[in-house]
Amino acid sequence: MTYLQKLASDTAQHFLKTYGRSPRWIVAAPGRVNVIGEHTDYNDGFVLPTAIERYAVMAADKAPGTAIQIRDVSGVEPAVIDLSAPVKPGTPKWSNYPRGVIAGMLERGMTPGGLDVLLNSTVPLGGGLSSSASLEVCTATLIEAVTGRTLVPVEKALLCQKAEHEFAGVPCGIMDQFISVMGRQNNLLLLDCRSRETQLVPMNDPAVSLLIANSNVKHELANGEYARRRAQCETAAKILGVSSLRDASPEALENARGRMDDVVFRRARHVIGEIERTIHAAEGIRASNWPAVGQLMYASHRSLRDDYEVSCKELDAMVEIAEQIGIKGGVFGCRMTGGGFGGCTVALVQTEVIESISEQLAAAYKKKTGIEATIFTTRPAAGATIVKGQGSPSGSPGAPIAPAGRAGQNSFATLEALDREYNGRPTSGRPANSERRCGRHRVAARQGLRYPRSYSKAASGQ
Ligand code: GAF
Repeated sequence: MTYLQKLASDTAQHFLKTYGRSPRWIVAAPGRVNVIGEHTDYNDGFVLPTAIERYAVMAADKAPGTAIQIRDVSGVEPAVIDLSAPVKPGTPKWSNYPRGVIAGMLERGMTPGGLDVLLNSTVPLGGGLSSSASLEVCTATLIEAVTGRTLVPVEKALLCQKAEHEFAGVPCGIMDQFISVMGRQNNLLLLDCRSRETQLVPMNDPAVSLLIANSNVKHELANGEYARRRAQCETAAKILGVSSLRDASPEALENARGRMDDVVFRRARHVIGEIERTIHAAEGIRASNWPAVGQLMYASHRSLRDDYEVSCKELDAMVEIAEQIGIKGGVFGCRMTGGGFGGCTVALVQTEVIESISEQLAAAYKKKTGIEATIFTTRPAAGATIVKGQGSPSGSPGAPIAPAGRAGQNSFATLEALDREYNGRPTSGRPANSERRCGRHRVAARQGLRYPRSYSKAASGQ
Protein backbone atom coordinates (compact mmCIF):
# COMPACT_ATOMS: atom_id res chain seq x y z
CA MET A 1 0.00 0.00 0.00
CA THR A 2 1.42 3.39 -0.88
CA TYR A 3 1.58 6.32 1.47
CA LEU A 4 -1.12 8.12 -0.53
CA GLN A 5 -3.45 5.13 -0.58
CA LYS A 6 -3.16 4.82 3.19
CA LEU A 7 -3.72 8.54 3.68
CA ALA A 8 -6.75 8.49 1.37
CA SER A 9 -8.20 5.49 3.18
CA ASP A 10 -7.73 7.14 6.57
CA THR A 11 -9.34 10.32 5.27
CA ALA A 12 -12.32 8.29 4.07
CA GLN A 13 -12.66 6.81 7.55
CA HIS A 14 -12.52 10.27 9.12
CA PHE A 15 -15.13 11.49 6.69
CA LEU A 16 -17.41 8.64 7.68
CA LYS A 17 -16.98 9.48 11.37
CA THR A 18 -17.48 13.21 10.78
CA TYR A 19 -20.41 13.22 8.38
CA GLY A 20 -21.94 9.77 8.95
CA ARG A 21 -21.60 8.60 5.35
CA SER A 22 -18.88 7.62 2.89
CA PRO A 23 -17.27 10.23 0.67
CA ARG A 24 -18.10 10.25 -3.00
CA TRP A 25 -14.84 11.94 -3.99
CA ILE A 26 -11.28 11.82 -2.66
CA VAL A 27 -8.62 14.04 -4.18
CA ALA A 28 -5.00 14.77 -3.28
CA ALA A 29 -2.36 17.35 -4.10
CA PRO A 30 1.29 17.06 -3.02
CA GLY A 31 3.63 19.49 -1.32
CA ARG A 32 6.99 20.09 -2.94
CA VAL A 33 10.66 20.40 -2.23
CA ASN A 34 12.75 22.67 -4.39
CA VAL A 35 16.13 21.12 -5.14
CA ILE A 36 17.54 24.42 -6.42
CA GLY A 37 16.37 27.71 -7.98
CA GLU A 38 15.19 29.75 -5.01
CA HIS A 39 13.52 33.14 -5.37
CA THR A 40 14.01 32.90 -9.11
CA ASP A 41 10.41 32.17 -10.15
CA TYR A 42 9.18 35.75 -9.79
CA ASN A 43 12.27 36.90 -11.70
CA ASP A 44 11.30 34.87 -14.81
CA GLY A 45 14.09 32.39 -14.01
CA PHE A 46 14.34 28.61 -13.65
CA VAL A 47 13.36 26.38 -10.74
CA LEU A 48 13.97 22.66 -10.15
CA PRO A 49 11.39 21.30 -7.69
CA THR A 50 9.78 17.92 -7.22
CA ALA A 51 6.47 16.93 -5.70
CA ILE A 52 6.88 15.03 -2.42
CA GLU A 53 5.03 12.17 -0.78
CA ARG A 54 3.19 14.51 1.57
CA TYR A 55 -0.30 15.56 0.55
CA ALA A 56 -3.32 17.69 1.18
CA VAL A 57 -6.23 15.25 0.81
CA MET A 58 -9.91 16.15 0.62
CA ALA A 59 -12.78 13.69 0.93
CA ALA A 60 -16.19 15.08 -0.05
CA ASP A 61 -19.84 14.42 -0.75
CA LYS A 62 -22.75 16.50 -2.00
CA ALA A 63 -24.64 18.44 0.69
CA PRO A 64 -28.01 20.17 0.55
CA GLY A 65 -27.92 23.94 0.06
CA THR A 66 -25.30 26.20 -1.42
CA ALA A 67 -22.50 26.07 1.16
CA ILE A 68 -19.20 24.26 0.99
CA GLN A 69 -18.27 23.22 4.49
CA ILE A 70 -14.64 22.20 4.97
CA ARG A 71 -13.68 20.50 8.23
CA ASP A 72 -10.09 19.61 9.04
CA VAL A 73 -9.07 16.40 10.81
CA SER A 74 -7.09 18.46 13.33
CA GLY A 75 -10.32 20.08 14.53
CA VAL A 76 -9.41 23.70 13.69
CA GLU A 77 -12.32 26.04 13.07
CA PRO A 78 -14.16 24.81 9.94
CA ALA A 79 -14.57 26.91 6.81
CA VAL A 80 -18.06 27.58 5.49
CA ILE A 81 -18.05 29.08 2.01
CA ASP A 82 -21.45 30.22 0.81
CA LEU A 83 -21.81 30.04 -2.94
CA SER A 84 -25.04 32.03 -3.07
CA ALA A 85 -23.08 35.31 -2.72
CA PRO A 86 -19.79 36.37 -4.36
CA VAL A 87 -16.94 34.50 -2.63
CA LYS A 88 -14.67 36.96 -0.81
CA PRO A 89 -11.73 36.63 1.62
CA GLY A 90 -13.00 35.76 5.09
CA THR A 91 -12.41 33.74 8.21
CA PRO A 92 -10.93 31.52 9.49
CA LYS A 93 -7.70 32.72 7.90
CA TRP A 94 -6.79 29.34 6.43
CA SER A 95 -10.08 29.28 4.51
CA ASN A 96 -8.76 31.99 2.20
CA TYR A 97 -6.79 29.43 0.19
CA PRO A 98 -9.86 27.35 -0.73
CA ARG A 99 -11.98 30.52 -0.96
CA GLY A 100 -9.68 32.06 -3.56
CA VAL A 101 -9.64 28.87 -5.62
CA ILE A 102 -13.41 28.39 -5.43
CA ALA A 103 -13.91 32.01 -6.52
CA GLY A 104 -11.68 31.33 -9.56
CA MET A 105 -13.52 28.13 -10.43
CA LEU A 106 -16.92 29.86 -10.15
CA GLU A 107 -15.69 32.59 -12.53
CA ARG A 108 -15.07 29.81 -15.03
CA GLY A 109 -18.59 28.50 -14.61
CA MET A 110 -17.50 25.48 -12.57
CA THR A 111 -20.20 25.39 -9.90
CA PRO A 112 -19.94 22.46 -7.52
CA GLY A 113 -23.03 23.22 -5.37
CA GLY A 114 -23.20 22.41 -1.67
CA LEU A 115 -20.49 20.07 -0.38
CA ASP A 116 -19.37 18.47 2.85
CA VAL A 117 -15.59 18.24 2.77
CA LEU A 118 -12.99 16.80 5.10
CA LEU A 119 -9.41 18.02 4.79
CA ASN A 120 -6.45 15.95 5.93
CA SER A 121 -3.00 17.34 5.15
CA THR A 122 0.38 15.84 5.95
CA VAL A 123 2.32 18.71 4.38
CA PRO A 124 3.91 20.40 7.43
CA LEU A 125 2.49 23.87 8.00
CA GLY A 126 5.06 26.65 7.82
CA GLY A 127 7.72 24.15 6.78
CA GLY A 128 8.45 25.71 3.40
CA LEU A 129 7.12 22.61 1.61
CA SER A 130 4.12 24.34 0.03
CA SER A 131 1.33 23.50 2.40
CA SER A 132 -0.62 26.47 0.98
CA ALA A 133 -0.15 25.55 -2.67
CA SER A 134 -1.10 21.93 -1.98
CA LEU A 135 -4.30 23.12 -0.29
CA GLU A 136 -5.11 25.36 -3.25
CA VAL A 137 -4.42 22.68 -5.84
CA CYS A 138 -6.32 20.11 -3.78
CA THR A 139 -9.36 22.40 -3.74
CA ALA A 140 -9.15 22.97 -7.50
CA THR A 141 -8.86 19.22 -8.08
CA LEU A 142 -11.93 18.61 -5.92
CA ILE A 143 -13.99 21.11 -7.92
CA GLU A 144 -12.78 19.43 -11.12
CA ALA A 145 -13.85 16.04 -9.78
CA VAL A 146 -17.26 17.27 -8.63
CA THR A 147 -18.10 19.24 -11.78
CA GLY A 148 -16.55 16.70 -14.15
CA ARG A 149 -14.82 19.58 -15.94
CA THR A 150 -11.08 20.04 -15.97
CA LEU A 151 -8.73 22.92 -16.52
CA VAL A 152 -5.53 22.61 -18.51
CA PRO A 153 -2.65 22.25 -16.03
CA VAL A 154 -1.14 25.71 -16.62
CA GLU A 155 -4.50 27.42 -16.15
CA LYS A 156 -5.15 25.43 -13.00
CA ALA A 157 -1.78 26.38 -11.51
CA LEU A 158 -2.23 30.05 -12.41
CA LEU A 159 -5.72 30.10 -10.91
CA CYS A 160 -4.28 28.76 -7.65
CA GLN A 161 -1.44 31.30 -7.71
CA LYS A 162 -4.01 34.09 -8.18
CA ALA A 163 -5.91 32.78 -5.15
CA GLU A 164 -2.76 33.09 -3.07
CA HIS A 165 -2.11 36.64 -4.33
CA GLU A 166 -5.63 37.95 -3.94
CA PHE A 167 -7.04 36.01 -1.01
CA ALA A 168 -3.94 35.26 1.12
CA GLY A 169 -2.01 38.43 0.22
CA VAL A 170 1.23 36.63 -0.68
CA PRO A 171 2.76 37.76 -4.00
CA CYS A 172 4.26 34.32 -4.67
CA GLY A 173 5.75 33.10 -7.94
CA ILE A 174 4.44 30.16 -9.94
CA MET A 175 6.70 27.35 -8.74
CA ASP A 176 4.66 25.80 -5.94
CA GLN A 177 1.33 25.57 -7.72
CA PHE A 178 2.96 24.32 -10.94
CA ILE A 179 4.77 21.44 -9.29
CA SER A 180 1.76 20.46 -7.18
CA VAL A 181 -0.27 20.19 -10.40
CA MET A 182 2.41 18.79 -12.69
CA GLY A 183 4.73 16.64 -10.58
CA ARG A 184 5.72 13.33 -12.09
CA GLN A 185 6.94 10.25 -10.24
CA ASN A 186 10.72 9.81 -10.28
CA ASN A 187 11.26 13.19 -11.91
CA LEU A 188 12.23 16.69 -11.01
CA LEU A 189 10.65 19.44 -13.06
CA LEU A 190 12.84 22.09 -14.68
CA LEU A 191 10.40 24.94 -15.06
CA ASP A 192 11.14 28.01 -17.13
CA CYS A 193 9.09 30.55 -15.23
CA ARG A 194 9.06 32.96 -18.18
CA SER A 195 7.83 30.69 -20.98
CA ARG A 196 6.21 28.27 -18.47
CA GLU A 197 7.73 25.43 -20.43
CA THR A 198 8.68 22.37 -18.43
CA GLN A 199 11.25 19.65 -18.84
CA LEU A 200 11.32 16.46 -16.84
CA VAL A 201 14.66 15.74 -15.21
CA PRO A 202 14.69 12.05 -14.24
CA MET A 203 15.86 11.33 -10.74
CA ASN A 204 15.49 7.58 -10.47
CA ASP A 205 18.95 6.44 -9.41
CA PRO A 206 18.15 4.32 -6.32
CA ALA A 207 21.64 5.01 -4.95
CA VAL A 208 20.82 8.70 -4.44
CA SER A 209 18.03 10.19 -2.34
CA LEU A 210 16.63 13.51 -1.22
CA LEU A 211 16.63 14.00 2.53
CA ILE A 212 14.42 16.74 3.94
CA ALA A 213 15.13 18.13 7.39
CA ASN A 214 12.53 20.38 8.98
CA SER A 215 14.28 22.84 11.28
CA ASN A 216 10.92 23.20 13.05
CA VAL A 217 11.40 26.94 12.95
CA LYS A 218 8.17 28.16 11.35
CA HIS A 219 8.47 30.40 8.35
CA GLU A 220 5.87 33.01 7.51
CA LEU A 221 5.76 34.36 3.98
CA ALA A 222 3.00 36.85 4.60
CA ASN A 223 5.03 38.96 7.00
CA GLY A 224 6.31 41.30 4.32
CA GLU A 225 9.88 40.07 3.84
CA TYR A 226 8.94 38.05 0.76
CA ALA A 227 7.20 41.02 -0.85
CA ARG A 228 10.19 43.22 0.06
CA ARG A 229 12.59 40.85 -1.73
CA ARG A 230 10.38 40.85 -4.77
CA ALA A 231 10.30 44.67 -4.85
CA GLN A 232 14.11 44.83 -4.48
CA CYS A 233 14.49 42.56 -7.50
CA GLU A 234 12.18 44.78 -9.51
CA THR A 235 14.25 47.82 -8.50
CA ALA A 236 17.43 46.09 -9.64
CA ALA A 237 15.87 45.12 -12.99
CA LYS A 238 14.72 48.69 -13.53
CA ILE A 239 18.19 50.09 -12.85
CA LEU A 240 19.68 47.51 -15.22
CA GLY A 241 17.13 48.40 -17.89
CA VAL A 242 15.76 44.87 -18.26
CA SER A 243 12.22 43.60 -17.85
CA SER A 244 13.33 41.04 -15.26
CA LEU A 245 16.57 39.78 -13.71
CA ARG A 246 16.38 36.79 -16.06
CA ASP A 247 17.80 39.12 -18.72
CA ALA A 248 20.68 40.46 -16.65
CA SER A 249 24.23 39.11 -16.79
CA PRO A 250 26.75 39.11 -13.92
CA GLU A 251 28.88 41.58 -15.92
CA ALA A 252 25.99 44.00 -16.44
CA LEU A 253 25.26 43.86 -12.72
CA GLU A 254 28.89 44.52 -11.82
CA ASN A 255 28.95 47.50 -14.20
CA ALA A 256 25.84 48.92 -12.55
CA ARG A 257 27.10 48.45 -9.00
CA GLY A 258 27.67 52.14 -8.44
CA ARG A 259 24.09 52.90 -9.44
CA MET A 260 22.31 50.78 -6.85
CA ASP A 261 22.50 50.39 -3.13
CA ASP A 262 24.37 47.44 -1.70
CA VAL A 263 21.26 45.52 -0.62
CA VAL A 264 19.66 45.72 -4.06
CA PHE A 265 22.98 44.73 -5.64
CA ARG A 266 23.26 41.62 -3.46
CA ARG A 267 19.65 40.60 -4.07
CA ALA A 268 20.25 40.77 -7.82
CA ARG A 269 23.56 38.92 -7.50
CA HIS A 270 21.76 36.05 -5.80
CA VAL A 271 19.04 35.82 -8.45
CA ILE A 272 21.39 36.03 -11.44
CA GLY A 273 23.74 33.43 -9.96
CA GLU A 274 20.90 31.16 -8.85
CA ILE A 275 19.36 31.02 -12.32
CA GLU A 276 22.70 29.85 -13.69
CA ARG A 277 23.21 27.34 -10.88
CA THR A 278 19.78 25.86 -11.53
CA ILE A 279 20.52 25.18 -15.19
CA HIS A 280 23.88 23.61 -14.27
CA ALA A 281 22.26 21.50 -11.55
CA ALA A 282 19.72 20.10 -14.03
CA GLU A 283 22.62 19.17 -16.32
CA GLY A 284 24.49 17.63 -13.38
CA ILE A 285 21.50 15.50 -12.40
CA ARG A 286 21.02 14.32 -15.96
CA ALA A 287 24.70 13.28 -15.97
CA SER A 288 24.46 11.74 -12.46
CA ASN A 289 27.29 14.07 -11.43
CA TRP A 290 26.19 14.18 -7.80
CA PRO A 291 29.27 15.89 -6.34
CA ALA A 292 28.85 18.77 -8.82
CA VAL A 293 25.16 19.10 -8.00
CA GLY A 294 26.02 19.07 -4.30
CA GLN A 295 28.48 21.93 -4.71
CA LEU A 296 25.83 23.97 -6.51
CA MET A 297 23.45 23.34 -3.60
CA TYR A 298 25.99 24.61 -1.07
CA ALA A 299 26.66 27.66 -3.26
CA SER A 300 22.93 28.30 -3.45
CA HIS A 301 22.66 28.18 0.34
CA ARG A 302 25.54 30.62 0.84
CA SER A 303 23.99 33.02 -1.63
CA LEU A 304 20.58 32.81 0.07
CA ARG A 305 22.23 33.33 3.45
CA ASP A 306 24.59 36.17 2.61
CA ASP A 307 23.13 37.98 -0.41
CA TYR A 308 19.41 37.29 -0.26
CA GLU A 309 19.30 37.10 3.56
CA VAL A 310 16.39 34.66 3.81
CA SER A 311 18.09 31.96 5.87
CA CYS A 312 18.19 31.77 9.66
CA LYS A 313 20.70 30.43 12.15
CA GLU A 314 18.93 27.08 12.48
CA LEU A 315 18.92 26.43 8.72
CA ASP A 316 22.57 27.50 8.57
CA ALA A 317 23.35 25.07 11.40
CA MET A 318 21.70 22.19 9.53
CA VAL A 319 23.64 22.94 6.35
CA GLU A 320 26.92 23.25 8.27
CA ILE A 321 26.34 19.88 9.90
CA ALA A 322 25.57 18.30 6.54
CA GLU A 323 28.75 19.82 5.10
CA GLN A 324 30.75 18.41 8.00
CA ILE A 325 29.37 14.93 7.35
CA GLY A 326 30.51 15.54 3.78
CA ILE A 327 30.85 13.30 0.77
CA LYS A 328 32.82 10.74 2.79
CA GLY A 329 29.80 10.36 5.05
CA GLY A 330 27.39 10.23 2.10
CA VAL A 331 26.22 13.86 1.79
CA PHE A 332 26.76 15.43 -1.63
CA GLY A 333 25.13 18.76 -0.86
CA CYS A 334 22.57 20.58 1.23
CA ARG A 335 20.72 23.88 1.23
CA MET A 336 17.71 25.64 2.66
CA THR A 337 14.64 25.14 0.49
CA GLY A 338 11.53 27.26 -0.11
CA GLY A 339 10.90 30.86 0.84
CA GLY A 340 13.19 30.78 3.88
CA PHE A 341 13.20 32.37 7.35
CA GLY A 342 12.77 28.86 8.75
CA GLY A 343 11.33 25.68 7.31
CA CYS A 344 13.39 22.92 5.76
CA THR A 345 16.70 22.01 4.25
CA VAL A 346 17.07 19.55 1.39
CA ALA A 347 20.13 17.33 1.08
CA LEU A 348 21.30 15.07 -1.71
CA VAL A 349 22.58 11.91 -0.07
CA GLN A 350 23.70 8.35 -0.69
CA THR A 351 20.72 6.11 -0.06
CA GLU A 352 22.66 3.34 1.61
CA VAL A 353 23.77 5.60 4.49
CA ILE A 354 20.60 7.63 4.81
CA GLU A 355 19.79 6.38 8.29
CA SER A 356 23.17 7.19 9.70
CA ILE A 357 23.10 10.65 8.06
CA SER A 358 19.64 11.32 9.52
CA GLU A 359 20.77 10.32 12.98
CA GLN A 360 23.91 12.45 12.81
CA LEU A 361 22.00 15.46 11.50
CA ALA A 362 19.33 15.20 14.19
CA ALA A 363 21.77 14.71 17.05
CA ALA A 364 24.12 17.53 16.05
CA TYR A 365 21.21 19.88 15.27
CA LYS A 366 19.66 19.22 18.68
CA LYS A 367 23.01 19.87 20.33
CA LYS A 368 23.53 23.15 18.48
CA THR A 369 20.02 24.57 18.65
CA GLY A 370 18.13 22.66 21.33
CA ILE A 371 15.44 21.86 18.72
CA GLU A 372 14.30 18.41 17.52
CA ALA A 373 14.46 18.26 13.75
CA THR A 374 11.95 16.21 11.76
CA ILE A 375 13.75 14.32 9.05
CA PHE A 376 12.31 12.29 6.21
CA THR A 377 13.04 11.11 2.73
CA THR A 378 10.85 11.13 -0.33
CA ARG A 379 10.87 9.86 -3.88
CA PRO A 380 9.86 12.42 -6.49
CA ALA A 381 6.07 12.06 -6.53
CA ALA A 382 3.21 12.60 -8.97
CA GLY A 383 1.12 15.77 -9.03
CA ALA A 384 -2.50 16.27 -8.04
CA THR A 385 -4.79 13.32 -8.49
CA ILE A 386 -8.42 12.28 -8.23
CA VAL A 387 -8.12 9.23 -6.01
CA LYS A 388 -11.81 8.37 -5.97
CA GLY A 389 -14.83 9.60 -7.85
CA GLN A 390 -15.80 11.07 -11.15
CA GLY A 391 -13.30 13.08 -13.10
CA SER A 392 -11.17 13.19 -16.14
CA PRO A 393 -7.52 14.11 -16.44
CA SER A 394 -6.75 17.76 -15.86
CA GLY A 395 -4.71 18.25 -18.98
CA SER A 396 -4.89 18.26 -22.70
CA PRO A 397 -4.11 15.01 -24.49
CA GLY A 398 -0.42 14.76 -25.18
CA ALA A 399 0.48 17.34 -22.56
CA PRO A 400 4.11 16.77 -21.55
CA ILE A 401 3.29 16.53 -17.88
CA ALA A 402 1.28 13.91 -16.01
CA PRO A 403 -2.25 15.25 -15.69
CA ALA A 404 -4.26 15.24 -12.50
CA GLY A 405 -6.48 12.22 -12.41
CA ARG A 406 -4.12 9.85 -14.16
CA ALA A 407 -2.89 8.03 -11.12
CA GLY A 408 -6.32 8.41 -9.56
CA GLN A 409 -7.96 6.36 -12.23
CA ASN A 410 -5.47 3.62 -11.53
CA SER A 411 -5.99 3.72 -7.83
CA PHE A 412 -9.79 3.84 -7.76
CA ALA A 413 -10.21 0.08 -7.58
CA THR A 414 -7.42 -0.17 -5.04
CA LEU A 415 -9.10 2.35 -2.80
CA GLU A 416 -12.35 0.40 -2.85
CA ALA A 417 -10.34 -2.61 -1.75
CA LEU A 418 -8.79 -0.50 0.98
CA ASP A 419 -12.21 0.59 2.18
CA ARG A 420 -13.17 -3.05 2.53
CA GLU A 421 -9.93 -3.86 4.29
CA TYR A 422 -10.37 -1.02 6.76
CA ASN A 423 -14.07 -1.52 7.43
CA GLY A 424 -14.33 -2.76 10.96
CA ARG A 425 -10.66 -2.06 11.44
CA PRO A 426 -10.53 1.72 11.39
CA THR A 427 -7.16 3.34 11.69
CA SER A 428 -6.68 5.98 14.32
CA GLY A 429 -5.66 9.51 13.52
CA ARG A 430 -3.22 10.22 10.79
CA PRO A 431 -1.66 7.60 8.56
CA ALA A 432 1.64 5.95 9.16
CA ASN A 433 3.95 8.80 8.54
CA SER A 434 7.62 8.94 7.83
CA GLU A 435 7.91 12.32 9.51
CA ARG A 436 9.33 10.62 12.52
CA ARG A 437 11.71 12.20 14.92
CA CYS A 438 15.02 11.19 13.59
CA GLY A 439 16.32 7.93 14.91
CA ARG A 440 12.99 6.32 14.10
CA HIS A 441 13.86 6.50 10.46
CA ARG A 442 14.18 2.75 10.24
CA VAL A 443 10.62 2.38 11.52
CA ALA A 444 9.35 4.68 8.81
CA ALA A 445 11.18 2.75 6.14
CA ARG A 446 9.71 -0.53 7.38
CA GLN A 447 6.23 0.95 7.11
CA GLY A 448 6.65 1.07 3.37
CA LEU A 449 6.82 4.83 3.12
CA ARG A 450 9.05 4.85 0.09
CA TYR A 451 7.78 3.43 -3.13
CA PRO A 452 9.48 0.18 -3.99
CA ARG A 453 10.96 0.59 -7.44
CA SER A 454 8.60 -1.95 -8.93
CA TYR A 455 5.58 0.14 -7.87
CA SER A 456 7.06 3.40 -9.10
CA LYS A 457 7.69 1.93 -12.49
CA ALA A 458 4.24 0.42 -12.78
CA ALA A 459 2.49 3.58 -11.62
CA SER A 460 4.42 5.86 -13.91
CA GLY A 461 3.93 3.56 -16.84
CA GLN A 462 7.66 3.22 -17.44
C1 GAF B 1 7.69 30.51 -1.89
C2 GAF B 1 6.88 31.05 -3.06
F1 GAF B 1 5.56 30.67 -2.96
C3 GAF B 1 7.45 30.53 -4.39
O1 GAF B 1 6.76 31.12 -5.47
C4 GAF B 1 8.95 30.83 -4.48
O2 GAF B 1 9.18 32.19 -4.75
C5 GAF B 1 9.68 30.38 -3.21
O3 GAF B 1 9.04 30.88 -2.04
C6 GAF B 1 11.11 30.81 -3.20
O4 GAF B 1 11.82 30.18 -4.22
O5 GAF B 1 7.56 29.13 -1.80
